[in-house]
Amino acid sequence: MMIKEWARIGFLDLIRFLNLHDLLTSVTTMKYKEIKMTPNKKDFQTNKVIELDAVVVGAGFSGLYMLYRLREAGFSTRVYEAGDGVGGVWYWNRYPGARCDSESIYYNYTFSEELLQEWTWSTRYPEQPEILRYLNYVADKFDLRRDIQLATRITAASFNETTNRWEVDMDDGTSVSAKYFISAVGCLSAANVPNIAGLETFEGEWYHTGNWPIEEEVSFKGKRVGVIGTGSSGVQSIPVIAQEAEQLTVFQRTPQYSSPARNHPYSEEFLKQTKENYTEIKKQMRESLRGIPTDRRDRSALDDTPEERRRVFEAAWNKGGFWYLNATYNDLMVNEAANETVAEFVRSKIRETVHDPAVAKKLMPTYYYATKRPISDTNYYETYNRENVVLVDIKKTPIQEITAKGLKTVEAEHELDLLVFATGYDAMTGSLFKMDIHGKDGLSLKEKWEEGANTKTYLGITTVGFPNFFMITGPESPSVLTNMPVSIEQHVEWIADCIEYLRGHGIDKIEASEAAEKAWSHHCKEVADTTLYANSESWYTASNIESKRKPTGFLIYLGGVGHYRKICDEVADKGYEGFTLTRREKNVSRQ
Ligand code: NA7
Repeated sequence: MMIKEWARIGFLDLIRFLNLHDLLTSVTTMKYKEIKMTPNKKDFQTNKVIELDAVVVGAGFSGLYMLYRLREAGFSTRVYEAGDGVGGVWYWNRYPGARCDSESIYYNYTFSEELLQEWTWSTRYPEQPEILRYLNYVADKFDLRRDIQLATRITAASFNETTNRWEVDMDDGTSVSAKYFISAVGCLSAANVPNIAGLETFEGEWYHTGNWPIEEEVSFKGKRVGVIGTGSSGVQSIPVIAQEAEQLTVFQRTPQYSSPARNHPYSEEFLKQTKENYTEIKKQMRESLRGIPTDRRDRSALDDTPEERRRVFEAAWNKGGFWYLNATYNDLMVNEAANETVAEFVRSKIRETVHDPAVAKKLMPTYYYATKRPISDTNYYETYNRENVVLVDIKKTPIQEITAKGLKTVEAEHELDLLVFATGYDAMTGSLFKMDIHGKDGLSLKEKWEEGANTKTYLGITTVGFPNFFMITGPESPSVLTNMPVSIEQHVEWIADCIEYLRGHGIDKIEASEAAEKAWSHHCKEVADTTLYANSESWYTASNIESKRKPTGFLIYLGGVGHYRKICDEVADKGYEGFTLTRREKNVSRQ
């Protein structure tokens, strides 16, 4: 099935086919409940259990906007954030070279015209400090901090079936009770430090890119540095570390497809034009496939001659950033032969760039292009032409152990003063599983999803057995295969509207029905199965985490931002079709 056909899969038809529609009855509008005031700090210093309308986990892009929307609607809401500051993934990811791979003019909130006009990005691909400044600016502008409790990790949450409320426990020993429990934990926040024997004996320093020191500056000067991992974090940090370190050894398990970001400062003229056109840009982002207004050419890569194809790929390569390369043809991710054309194009660039043919060969990926997240880099392949950089293929010569002096592969011991783990994340579900979440009948989320690769959700926002629990960019939503802020805004707005609807209709409990969840998970899988992503070895399939490799699954909805938005809106327009809504007073189920 070609990508275009995905849009024709009528998910709601499927629900209707399952007779769900008929099961739903209308609800009577009841009086709004009294809006509680936001609790003040004092309440949190006593042992009294605070009653809130909503608890939000995490103060990154998702949590900040969720707080804003719920507070605007008059719901008492509190955000709990483990970090000492707001920013989420951008608070923790301070490794050298950390930057976003979406262009900054698209990597921002669009809900506030005033904010769009006020904030000015300096470069095309924003660096971590600038994104963090932006999120702090947002927190101040909308006066969000007074409802955010920093340095507090939510350890557990359980649904009380008598009160229809969530009881939420924090690592400081306090608890709160909330009608709604909303996860804004992000998809990539549980750092994966591989279990390599001997790490505790290492006498040098070591860091994970996703948990980079905040107070101290890490210096590479005069040091022998090792980097394990060549995903985005490795590829971004390697060129920067190489410039400072005495010697850099890169331990590569799988080579990556990376294209130059061609980052540059924005001109005043460009920014002026962008700000003038944000209404149209915003519309395009919201209706697009991946949340950025790049038009994917509606043409097969196989319909062009090799010369024409090369011209098309070159133009995208020169534009900078993998999004443009991905948008060159409509069948790169669904047709093996088409995919091979772009894969071979990137390999040809590696061949041209890297002087030593043996090193170039090691750097050439052979899996399907973009089935692991492709990367936008600054001088990545060029870095391997430096004399102080060595590339070790640890698939050929696996790591045996970490020693006091460095890292030992089956072939040699590499002496190191500093080791960087750029080994990624327990993605999509890892951050949720850091909390002990229990729904109805004591069911734990971990048990339900069999540790992670086998997620079952309705719309990627809710999951059966966990009433009044919402996930922003949860598994089986478009999330990481889109420009995140666009997907985040869509989820936040949908959840906020839903909660307002529940209040307006006197509904106490919302829970997806088994049939709707089954249909959605099935739909996600059937879409993924039409693509080359489905059987890839990547964190999209959770295969980077040993314990999640089985049962296999695909954790992202590939139907596209615009199409997904329509599905979610239709569900809402039909009175939350596929959900069981239970009224407050009589506790009458709509099913
Ligand atoms: P990624 O993309 O998951 O990359 C992790 C890298 O670490 C990747 O090259 C892995 O190789 C490698 N890795 C993971 N575990 C090991 C072990 N045990 N031994 C050796 N090498 C290992 O994480 P990033 O932080 O770079 O990027 C995450 C996302 O953040 C990125 O996609 C953007 O969306 C932003 P593998 O490929 O698994 O063989």
